[in-house]
Amino acid sequence: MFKEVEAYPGDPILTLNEQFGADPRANKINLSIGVYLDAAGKMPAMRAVLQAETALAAVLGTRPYLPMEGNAAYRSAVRALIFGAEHRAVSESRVATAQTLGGSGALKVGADFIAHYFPKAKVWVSDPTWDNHYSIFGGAGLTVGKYRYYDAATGHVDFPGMLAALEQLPAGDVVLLHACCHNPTGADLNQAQWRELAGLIRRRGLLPFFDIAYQGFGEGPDADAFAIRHFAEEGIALFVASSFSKNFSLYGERCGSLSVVCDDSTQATNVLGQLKATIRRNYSSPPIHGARIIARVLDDAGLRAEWLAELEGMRLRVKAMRTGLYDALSARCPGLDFSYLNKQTGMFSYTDLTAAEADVLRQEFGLYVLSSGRICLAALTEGSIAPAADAIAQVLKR
Ligand code: PLP
Ligand code: TYF
Repeated sequence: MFKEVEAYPGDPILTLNEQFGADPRANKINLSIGVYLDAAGKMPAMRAVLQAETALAAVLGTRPYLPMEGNAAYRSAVRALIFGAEHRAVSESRVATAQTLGGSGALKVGADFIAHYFPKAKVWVSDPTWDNHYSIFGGAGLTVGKYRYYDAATGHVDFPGMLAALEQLPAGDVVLLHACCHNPTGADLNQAQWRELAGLIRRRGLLPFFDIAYQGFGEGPDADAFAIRHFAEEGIALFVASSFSKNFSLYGERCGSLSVVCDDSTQATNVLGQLKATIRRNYSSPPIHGARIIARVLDDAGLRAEWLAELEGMRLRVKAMRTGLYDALSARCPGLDFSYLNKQTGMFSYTDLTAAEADVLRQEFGLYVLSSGRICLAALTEGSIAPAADAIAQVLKR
């Protein structure tokens, strides 16, 4: 029956992560998968999350189905976190928001919606991007192309190249944008560049689809949402897929949201209805637990303040790991320029390491980095900076 089914080669990131788990070496270091670890190298359980969970456990009763669009308190808290509670689009009831299964689920629901209503639209992603963007949008039946983005020579965005590429696109095409903390490069637009891009998108009639999976890890939760808020302020219709996996350290709870900013509240009602229909034919309704925790934290002033403080601590810890690795590599390799590490933001940096060098780092030194050269700085610790820098320096000097 299934002899035509070919073997799944596996996801490159998740396969590497599994290989790391099976690696018996005690001194192994995993900078491959995008997760935040604390100073002890452990995935944190955030204090505000534990407190909310304890409070909820005391009152936990039955476990009904959520509506297709998810938990109402969660949906409005998430919307306010992304757009700001005072945003015009929110107060004018123009934002349709659904709870989703993580950021991935938000991308998938959005992709299905686009494939249904705009089947001729092509989706354009940055070169490079998170590989799963190709799988999710392509898997929904859409054609995915890439636009010029990262300039390896500068370790930063080739902004003129990006504008020139987007200028060529026909009206109605979808442009996937990382709102902050670009995965995999760590190279983000600045606010002046976002403003300029908004002008182009509006003039060309393109449809922006923001992916915000690291809100709080760039410059802080409000600054990281600047582009989304600005585009919406400019009257541009747009999609936002958000994730709480990293900023609440709730990876396995699969908490995310999809928001669609519409021209008016009638459109928003209809769009929400069609998002519900999309969800119904995929998985009917999302799970209860994580959304309940997040809504509780965001709606309680004390818990919210505690969460924001802890998130800020996480953001600063990653920045310290960047500087630490920069210092360690610069000391070991005088003459080589690692300043890109300090210029890039978020959990990742794009090193110049080649796929062959990544193999050597893994095989000889037990240091796991992606074959693209992406490293996850959020997984470094005070203790792993020196051995990681030693390994990288030795490979670079060969
Ligand atoms: N988008 C980007 C750019 C990501 O890096 C990730 C996760 O790594 C996601 C979306 C998916 O997030 P989630 O784990 O919540 O599905
Ligand atoms: O490291 C990355 O870029 C991601 C991490 O269900 C990831 O691919 C892993 C599992 C998952 C979603 C994202």
